[in-house]
Amino acid sequence: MKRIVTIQDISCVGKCSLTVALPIISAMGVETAIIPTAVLSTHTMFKGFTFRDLTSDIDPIMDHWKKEGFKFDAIYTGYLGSFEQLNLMHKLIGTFRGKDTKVIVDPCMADNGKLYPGFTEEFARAMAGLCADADIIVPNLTEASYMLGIPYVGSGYDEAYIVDLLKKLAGLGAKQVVLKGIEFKADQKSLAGVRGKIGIASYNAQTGRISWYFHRKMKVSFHGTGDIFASVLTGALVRGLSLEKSYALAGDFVVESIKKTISHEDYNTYGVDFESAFPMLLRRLSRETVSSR
Ligand code: PXL
Repeated sequence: MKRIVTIQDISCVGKCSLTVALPIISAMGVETAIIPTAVLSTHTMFKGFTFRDLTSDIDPIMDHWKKEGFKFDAIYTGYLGSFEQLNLMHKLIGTFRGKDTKVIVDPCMADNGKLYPGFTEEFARAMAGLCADADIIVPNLTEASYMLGIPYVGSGYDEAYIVDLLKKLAGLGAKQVVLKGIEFKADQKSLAGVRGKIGIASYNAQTGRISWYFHRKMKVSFHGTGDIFASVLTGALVRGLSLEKSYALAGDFVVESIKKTISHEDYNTYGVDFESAFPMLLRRLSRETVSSR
């Protein structure tokens, strides 16, 4: 059985970070080891959340795992709360990366042009440093702009702008870049038919290949969908899907989860009903793992 480790917080209520990564990656048939970086009563979009930092547990956990000789098929880092945790992630990747380990860094810290509470521009630049250790990074447009130290452009950009952004992000050192949340307002010659959709662009720094995947844009957005996206992408990659198939599945699963959520009249606004979308995920995964054999 394949095994990954994911390092992010536990928000006890909120359906993000570890409370989505664990169920999703496990359901995809991959053993999911975790290092919780902090325990919060809820994610940070609720008022009055509690916060217990677990940074001091990370080194002892790594020491024990080193003695046990654990290796991982993937290392996936998500929401990290301090410079010290970023440094510990460099160490963890250096220690547990095997020849075939995929390192996925989700520089989870911002959206819609704004940093999440508690994050700074200096932290964003340090997160850019962690991207150098990654095989694959999965920023949204806001995180990309903060990591590159350039102004956030929320709309009105064209294909050339995105291609330039992909190349600049690859310059941070990751082998592949998966950029999320792309919406073209005007029709693009080479990307006809994407108006009104939202999508993903990827760039392979080794081959120079650029790929796109657009899917339906839902009218409402929810917290935790970025974490769901990165979790499905990690699970699918480890199960042997190509990067392109992995992020298409991840994007489609997020859409399906939002559809399930808004089908309930009294839905929660803090996170999506990804649980009801599992049948679609597992059907597609089983079809695509058979076809990629
Ligand atoms: O979904 C990202 C995330 C993860 N962890 C915590 C958060 C957020 C987003 O707000 O607050 C604690």
